[in-house]
Amino acid sequence: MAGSYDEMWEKLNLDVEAHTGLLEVLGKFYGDIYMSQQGRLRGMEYLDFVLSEVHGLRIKELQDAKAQGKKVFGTFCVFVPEEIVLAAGGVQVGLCAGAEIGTSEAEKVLPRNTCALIKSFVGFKLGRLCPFIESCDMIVGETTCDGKKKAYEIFSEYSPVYVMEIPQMKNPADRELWRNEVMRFKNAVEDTTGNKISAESLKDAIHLTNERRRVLQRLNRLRAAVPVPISGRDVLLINQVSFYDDPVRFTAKIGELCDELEDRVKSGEGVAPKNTTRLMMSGCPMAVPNWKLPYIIESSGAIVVGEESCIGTRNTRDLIDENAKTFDSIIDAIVDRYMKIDCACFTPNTERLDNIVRMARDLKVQGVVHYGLSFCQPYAIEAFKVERALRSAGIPMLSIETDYSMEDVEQLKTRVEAFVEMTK
Ligand code: BJ8
Repeated sequence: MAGSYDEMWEKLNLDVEAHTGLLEVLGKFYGDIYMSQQGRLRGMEYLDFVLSEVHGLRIKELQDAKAQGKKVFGTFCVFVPEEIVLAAGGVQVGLCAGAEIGTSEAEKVLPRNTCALIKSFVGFKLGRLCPFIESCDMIVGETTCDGKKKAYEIFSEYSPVYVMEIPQMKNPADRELWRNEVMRFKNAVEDTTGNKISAESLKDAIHLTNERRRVLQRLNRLRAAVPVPISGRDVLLINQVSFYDDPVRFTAKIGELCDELEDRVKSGEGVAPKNTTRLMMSGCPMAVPNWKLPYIIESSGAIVVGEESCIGTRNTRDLIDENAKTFDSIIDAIVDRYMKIDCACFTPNTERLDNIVRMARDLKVQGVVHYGLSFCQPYAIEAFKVERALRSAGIPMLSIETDYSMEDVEQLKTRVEAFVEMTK
């Protein structure tokens, strides 16, 4: 970290000692998984810096924004329309939930057989470990899976929580429900910020988020190159950082990184030899600092070239139509874009199967690793259909279920190595 932030963390009522422990573990983990890589792009230095300052400089920026009267909104799901928050002059941050550290606290109020992501965000709150959560004026939950839905009830006893109702199907009545929810959210954001949202402010916000999506789409396209010019670990990190970095700065920096990548692709340079097994990951989101599986895959003779996940292409694949002019038609464009999200919480969810197969072909993968967090039913059950769709397309799939602990690393490595061998 660039400086000492103890005073700021104390003001945020963090448990400074436990938090210092968290940062130490994070630093060590990052060093082992990220800094050990060979042939990284120069552009990754920015990401290293952002991560090293994740609870420092970025939190200071949020505090400065708050001092100027801005409001901070925290989210756990890509369904929450950031455009509404930005249009009201607010700041939206993704709350990560990828660490095991607060689990024992979380298990005091949640059943043990709850997915690690949910336990992580509840544990962060109860353990007073996350300066992002403590900086939020509103935490936006959503009715996606049952675990999250019920956990927000508990979370709301400790933080100001607002819950958006997400439809479970995609019929006209569901779209109507979602449109009403977007409008209800708009009103709540206006009330919290004290700012009225206009057609113009929405248009600017849409352009901003679309630009970030475009640069990430460009990054993903470049990974179709053989040899692949960037590691899966690095791209996962970029996707993770996209949720909490300043959107304008982030887009500019990733644009520069893509220029560098393009040069690499032109000169036929890669991070792994041409014949390295190309794998794609699909499934549950991997929040910071959940880097376990990509690290295992990339130390088992394969390289990750795509992530079909919310911290991956599900969050960047669809743009919002920028041609709408009136306030109502702009809201419709936002509603339609978010209704395209193919989360396993929907039924039926056949678009996801098509998207996975298309992506696997575009990225020329030899196999897919389906990633499910233990106790996540939507993704575990859908994994069977994903495997069937991939099998019909001649692409093998390995289904992994795990959590944030390191106990199963060796066992997972053995399974991944056998899968990589099989895809040859
Ligand atoms: S749109 S994937 S971000 S809900 S892993 S908490 S589903 S039990 S995270 Fe998600 Fe929104 Fe869907 Fe994406 Fe529940 Fe499963 Fe846990 Fe999950």
